[in-house]
Amino acid sequence: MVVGLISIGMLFGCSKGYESQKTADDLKITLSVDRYPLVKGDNMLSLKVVDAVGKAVTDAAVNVRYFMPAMPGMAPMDFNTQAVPKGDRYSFSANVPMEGGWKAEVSVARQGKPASTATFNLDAR
Ligand SMILES: [Cu+2]
Repeated sequence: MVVGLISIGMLFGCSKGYESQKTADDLKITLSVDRYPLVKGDNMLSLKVVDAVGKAVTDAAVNVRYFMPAMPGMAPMDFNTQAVPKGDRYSFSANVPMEGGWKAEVSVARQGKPASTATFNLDAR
């Protein structure tokens, strides 16, 4: 029974989604992805932004810079994309050309306010 449960856990563990939350100024930004670690190629990710009272912020301009920190013998990999509003979230796709550790810098710009930024660590395999 215990062995059975463990193997089911490992089975789902392989294709489990991932969610991470960061605070940026008065905002909470949650990044989610269905399939994690990221894969080489296209990955669909989404972001949820809530304000101090827990209300979803749906009218901001959300930019994502995803990059691999400098590595010896590797050309810099640095990409920018605009996340698209979708319901109470923002979605974007990240085309990851290399396995390893990536960072996603999410910048949320609301009307009349300076942009709020949070950085997420992501793993690609
Ligand atoms: Cu690299």
